[in-house]
Formats: sequence, structure tokens, C-alpha cells
Amino acid sequence: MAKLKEKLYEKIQEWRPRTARLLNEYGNTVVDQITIGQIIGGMRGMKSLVTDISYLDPNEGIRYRGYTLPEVFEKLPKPKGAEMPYVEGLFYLLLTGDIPTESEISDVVDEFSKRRILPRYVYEVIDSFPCCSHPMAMFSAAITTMQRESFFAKKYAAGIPKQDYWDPTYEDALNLLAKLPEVATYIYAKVYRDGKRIQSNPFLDYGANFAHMMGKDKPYDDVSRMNFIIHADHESGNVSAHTGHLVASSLADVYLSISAMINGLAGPLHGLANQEVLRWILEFMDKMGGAEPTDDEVRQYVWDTLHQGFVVPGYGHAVLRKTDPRYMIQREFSLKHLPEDSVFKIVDKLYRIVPPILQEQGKAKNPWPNLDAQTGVLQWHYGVREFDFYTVLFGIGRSIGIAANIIWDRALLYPLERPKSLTTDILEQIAFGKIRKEDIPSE
Ligand code: CMX
Repeated sequence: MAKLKEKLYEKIQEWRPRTARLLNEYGNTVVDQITIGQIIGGMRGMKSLVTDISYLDPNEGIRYRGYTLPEVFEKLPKPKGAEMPYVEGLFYLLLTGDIPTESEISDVVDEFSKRRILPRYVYEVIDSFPCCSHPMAMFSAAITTMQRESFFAKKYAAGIPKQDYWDPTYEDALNLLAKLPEVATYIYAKVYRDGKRIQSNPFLDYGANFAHMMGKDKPYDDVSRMNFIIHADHESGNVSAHTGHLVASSLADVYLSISAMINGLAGPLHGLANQEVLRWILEFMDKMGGAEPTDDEVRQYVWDTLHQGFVVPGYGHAVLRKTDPRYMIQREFSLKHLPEDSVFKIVDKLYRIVPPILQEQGKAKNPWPNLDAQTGVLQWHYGVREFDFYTVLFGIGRSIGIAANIIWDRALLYPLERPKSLTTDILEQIAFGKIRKEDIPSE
């Protein structure tokens, strides 16, 4: 057994009695109530999911396994000469809750390296996509195609005790995560580089190998590490994480679950917002005809966007109520490495100008920037200018967190997810006092 897997098994054994105790002794303890507003309003704030991989405090931002993002970036070991930590170290942390040592990380680097080669048919599936397909559609399909490799599906079909479900799920997760950079860069080469592909380098870590396959020099390796780490997880209720968990709860394997989560991520109110931000900024620059906009011109552009009935992309959040720490980490990197970039200068102006406007408009509960407001400018600066590709980058990072979640879902034997729905008629009857909520059967 590989070292990470051994450690994970120990952690699972320690954790299982906690979940079992909560379920058996405290199963009827009330945690929350549900209002009609929440049922119609996309279940905002409903406390109805459990994950230990990350926790999102509205005012503080995300914690991975109890660590704030600045702590994660400070504590995780970094490759020699790098500014950003190993992505493999983050995966170790998400799976075990422990900060890995250098040698524990090098074990994971080896694991990913060994498992990275794509089956031939994945290239063929990507090649067969019609022109103008969105890279997220190709990414999702390529992942679904690999479902035939699933250990979990084979073991399940042959018969495996529930207690052991986590084991082939772990194998599927590592196999898939190791391949995602290969899949993504092949899509990039096919769609934007006339199919001119750069072969992976098995001696590089996840971030450096990704940069290498994208044909980018330093510090794009650090940009990639940072990008994959900040996008990895945002607790369980967001569309991508929830979709991954939901599909996996049917005991669909990691390939089917992660490709479903990628489809959820591809919506403009979620992961696609990073490409929307850049498109919106470039349109503005185009309008300005190359001149640097004044604060008043930026203000006017934001108001025009709102008056046309559009949202300001990259601002607002369903849970966060302050500036997203994932935004701040990218901002600090940008201030250090690209302060004179013309796109960054606009991003920087927006940082000051958008929140008071959204406050004045009075609709958005959170007027502050989210991570998507910064992601695109970094990619643009380092020459990845095909912004349809940006959500794929988000997708690689998010897969790391969702894979960790699915492994733990299986380890703790979380059941099929199946909430109950009501009709508008029933809601009206409850609202008008014609029936009592207690009278509605819940099972
Ligand atoms: N610009 C303009 N209006 C906004 C806004 C923004 N950035 N953010 C929220 N609002 C509006 C909403 O559209 C909503 O208007 P209506 O009442 O007319 O429907 C109102 O403010 C209240 O919304 P909210 O409760 O503050 O926000 P939600 O939880 O409903 O939605 C989000 C959250 C992210 C979808 C929303 O803020 C948004 O559309 N932002 C822009 C898109 C974006 O950046 N998405 C990426 C989020 C991060 C990610 O998942 O990747």
C-alpha cells in the first residue's frame, strides 16, 4: 500500500466511530429549520450537508482542513525555488488533514507521475469533437470516456463489502487526477495550437508539469500551483461540489461523478464567471480604444452593465460576505509580478470601484470580489489568452477537492442523497395555515 493510502486508512478508522455515534445517538438532534424562502430560493443557508475537507465561513473565507488559505500557502512544502506549494501536498492535506513532509509529498508526486498516461481512445474522443465545441464540454466528455477504467465499477459489479468502497474509489481518484493535466493540455493543443502537443515530463511536479505541457516558462508553474490550490474546494453546497457529491451518492464512480461536477462548474454563475470577467474587461478596453480609463469611465462602464440587466462578473457570492481570500492571494501575486499589466490595472481599479456601486445599487448581498475576478488576468498575462479555456483550469483544481470528498463519502458510508420536494400547492397550504408542516409525510 502506498504511504498516503496507509495514512488515509488510519484516518478513516479513527473517524468512522464519530460519524456512527452522531448518527446512532444524536440522529434526531435538530440543526436547522427550513423556510419557504429557502426552498424557493435555491436552498441558501440551509445546513444540510456534511464535509470535513473544507469549511466556508462567510466572513473569513475558506479553510481547508481547518487551515485558512494564507496558512495553507505558508505551511505546505514548496518545490525547490518555487513560490507556491506542491499541489500534491494539498491533496495529501485534504485527504488526511495533516500537513505532509517533503518525503510524504514525493510519494504522491511519484503516484501521480506513474498514473498519468492517457489511454489512446481519450485522444480519439477529443479529436472527434466538432469545431467550436466549448473546452469544458470536451473536458467533461473525456473524463466520462475513461469510466471504463473504473476499479470501483469493476469491484462493485464483482461484489465488495461496503466498508471497502473507499479503496477502489481512492484508486480511481488518483488515476483520474493524475490524468487531468494531460487531458486539459491536449484539449488546449487541439483547439488553440493546431494540435501541437508537448509531451508530459514524469520528473516534474503537478504544477510544473502542467506549465511544461502548456509550453510556459516560469513563473507559470507557480501560477498553476496557486490556481489548482485555490480552486480545490469550497465546502459542499456550491454547484460543482454538490453535483459531485450527489452523483457519487448513487455509487456512480469517480469518473462519472467528476464529469458531472465539471458540467455544473461550466455555468456562468459558477466557474464560467472567470472567462466572463475577462471578456467583459476586454470589451471595455476595446471601447476605450487602448486609452487607460479614468475612474469615472470605469464607474460608468459598471453602471452601464447593471442598467443593461447584467451582473458584474467576478463580484458577489452566495455565502461569502467579504472579499474572497482566493481573490487576495491572486491579487498579491499580481501586484508582485504584473503590476504594470494593462488588464491588471483595470482589475485593480474595479477592486476599488465596483463594491461601492453594488452597495449603492443595493441588490447584491455581497458587493466584494470573488476569485473569478482575478483568475483570467493572470492567465492572460502569461499568454493563455483563450478565455474559453479558463474554466478547465478551475476544473482541474476543483477535481482535487471533489475527489477527496468522494473518497471520504465512501469511507464514511454516506447514503444516497434524496431530499424531499413539495408542490407549490402544498407550500401555499402551509403558508396560509391550511395544513400543518407536521401533517406532511417526510418518508
Ligand atoms: N452584479 C449584479 N448583481 C448582482 C451581483 C453582481 N455581481 N451579485 C448578485 N447580484 C444580484 C443578484 O442577481 C440578485 O438579483 P435579483 O434579486 O434581481 O435576482 C441579487 O443581487 C441578490 O443576489 P445575492 O443573494 O447577493 O447573490 P446569489 O446568492 O443569488 O448569487 C452569485 C451569487 C455568485 C451567483 C451572484 O453574486 C452573481 O451572479 N455574481 C456574478 C457572477 C460570478 O461572479 N459568479 C462566480 C461566483 C464564484 C464561483 O462560484 O465561481
